[in-house]
Amino acid sequence: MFEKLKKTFSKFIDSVVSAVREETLSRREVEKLTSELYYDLVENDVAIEVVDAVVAELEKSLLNLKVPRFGDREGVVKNAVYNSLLAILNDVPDVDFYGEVKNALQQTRPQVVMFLGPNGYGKTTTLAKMAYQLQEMGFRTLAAAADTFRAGAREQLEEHGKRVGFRVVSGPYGSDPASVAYDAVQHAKSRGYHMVLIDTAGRMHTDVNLMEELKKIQRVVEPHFSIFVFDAQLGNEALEIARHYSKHVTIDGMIATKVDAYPKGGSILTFMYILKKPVYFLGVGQSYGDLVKFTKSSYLSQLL
Ligand SMILES: Nc1nc2c(ncn2[C@@H]2O[C@H](COP(=O)(O)OP(=O)(O)OP(=O)(O)O)[C@@H](O)[C@H]2O)c(=O)[nH]1
Ligand SMILES: [Mg+2]
Repeated sequence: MFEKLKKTFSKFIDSVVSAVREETLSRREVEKLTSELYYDLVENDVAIEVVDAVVAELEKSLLNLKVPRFGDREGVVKNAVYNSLLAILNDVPDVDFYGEVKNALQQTRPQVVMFLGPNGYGKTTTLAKMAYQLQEMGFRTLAAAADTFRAGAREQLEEHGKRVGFRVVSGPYGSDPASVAYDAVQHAKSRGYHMVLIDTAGRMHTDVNLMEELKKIQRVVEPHFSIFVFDAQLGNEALEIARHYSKHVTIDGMIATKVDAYPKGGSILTFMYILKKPVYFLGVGQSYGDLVKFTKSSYLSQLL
């Protein structure tokens, strides 16, 4: 995963190591090194304002860096880069999603999770993966087919339900998605379900009705977690859409999908830095098990 961004950083670290002939680097040397990095980052979906932040942090760190003449020179530089990246993500928390759910279930049952995002980004698939994992953990899970708009959306969710073994509460096409979500939560309460996962419609984000619809669901069922699902491959295009969503609806955290087919790797850094929301999981394939826990340190370790 993330081979391209990994290559970018590896090239950068190599050039820093070979540039440090004395103990430290001059400002001019540092700027030369980071200007090469700049374009490589942009090419790998790191948005300009994020690149600016990364470069500023790296320059600060490299100017103060003391690289020993002998020993693990590369390790010293790598460590400095790692800490710089971690520093720019300082105000983005790591959230142990299932851990939080487990804790919250001791107070409130069911826990309600809403999936939102444009069409085709992977909401329904991700919901099914999460349902699979929750049921494996022993949590009875109910899904709400609150995409009452797109033909086939309900059947698609029901098909996942059959395969994974979760029930789906649905309403007729064209009916109010908020009332489907509400019914699902009521049903879960009366039947002792642990979890309700709400699937929603994804149309063009500029669709005013869609934003109203999502807002209404959030008002009516007050989800404990509203998760923005984004296709990592779409880079800055997805970012603009996410910004639009975040102006209109609540986003508690994010899941990046299709990471298995995404060697660039930079959009995840971009999303975290700009939206300041945790990434809970990465979608790394088409099977139900292909939803892996995300932490900043595991991501950065993969890049460096
Ligand atoms: N390779 C890969 N494909 C994925 C992943 N997640 C989702 N997909 C695929 O992406 C396509 C769209 O996924 P859906 O779950 O239907 O997307 P959606 O957001 O629900 O789309 P709408 O219901 O139209 O709004 C499907 O073909 C999925 O199999 C992933 O992590 N990796
Ligand atoms: Mg869907």
